[in-house]
Amino acid sequence: MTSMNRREYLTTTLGGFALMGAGSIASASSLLPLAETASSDGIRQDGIRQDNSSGNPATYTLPHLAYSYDALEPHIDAQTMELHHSIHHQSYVNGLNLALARLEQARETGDFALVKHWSKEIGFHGAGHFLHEIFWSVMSPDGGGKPKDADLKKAIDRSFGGFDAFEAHYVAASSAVEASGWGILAWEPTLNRLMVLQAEKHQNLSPMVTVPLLPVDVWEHAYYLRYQNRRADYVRAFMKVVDWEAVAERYHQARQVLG
Ligand code: MN3
Repeated sequence: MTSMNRREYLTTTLGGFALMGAGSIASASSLLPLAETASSDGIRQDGIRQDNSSGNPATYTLPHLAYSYDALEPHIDAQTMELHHSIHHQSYVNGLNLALARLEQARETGDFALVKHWSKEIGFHGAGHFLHEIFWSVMSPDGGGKPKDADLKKAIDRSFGGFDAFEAHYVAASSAVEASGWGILAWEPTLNRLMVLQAEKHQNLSPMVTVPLLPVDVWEHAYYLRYQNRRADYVRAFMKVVDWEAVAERYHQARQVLG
C-alpha cells in the first residue's frame, strides 16, 4: 500500500464508518495477561501499531473494514466475510500479541527456553495478520476491471506482457497453491518488476510484508568452516560486524516508502 493509499484508507476507516465485529483495544488487552495495556490514545483504529506514550510498541488490533460484510456480495458472501474477519483474522491478532508479550517476558527474565515456539507463533500469526490487513484493503464493492493507474499498467505490461496474461498467471498460480496459502502479486525492487508468487501457508518466511532490515544467514555454509556446530557463536560474532548505519538507512528508506 502506498503512503497515499494508506492515508486514504485511514481516512476512510477513521471516518466514522460503522464498526463491524472489530476487536476493541480492551478486549484484545483482556486476552493478554502478560501484555502491557497500551494507552488507548496510542493506538490507531486500523490496528497499525504506533508508539504509545511510554515508547513501547502498542498491541495490534483488528482493522476495521471500509465496507460492510455484505458489500462484496455476490462475489464473496456476507457470512464468509464476517467469520473470516471477526473470527479468523481476530485470532491472528490475538496470537501475534500473545507471542510478543511472551517474548517480552522472556527478555525480562532472560529465559529464552521457548523462543523457538514464540518466534514461530510470530511468523504464523504475524504473517496472517499483515496479509489479511492488505487483503481487506485491496477489495472494494466498486472493484474489478483493470487497473487505471498508468504506472501500474505499465509495470504489469512490462512484467507479464499485458493484463490478460497477468490475470491468467495470477489465477493459475493462486489456484495451484498446495494446501493452504496465498497467491501474491508482489513488487521486487532490485529490477523494479512485479512478480506473481505462491505462499504455502504463510509463516515459513515469517511475516512477509515486514521489510528485512538486518538479515543474518544461518545456513551452515555461512558459518560452518569457522564455527562448525556453534551457530550461536557465529551469530554473536555477526553482531560484532553489523553496520548499524546501513541498517538505519534501510529503516528510514522503508518508512519513507511504506510508512
Ligand atoms: Mn484468511
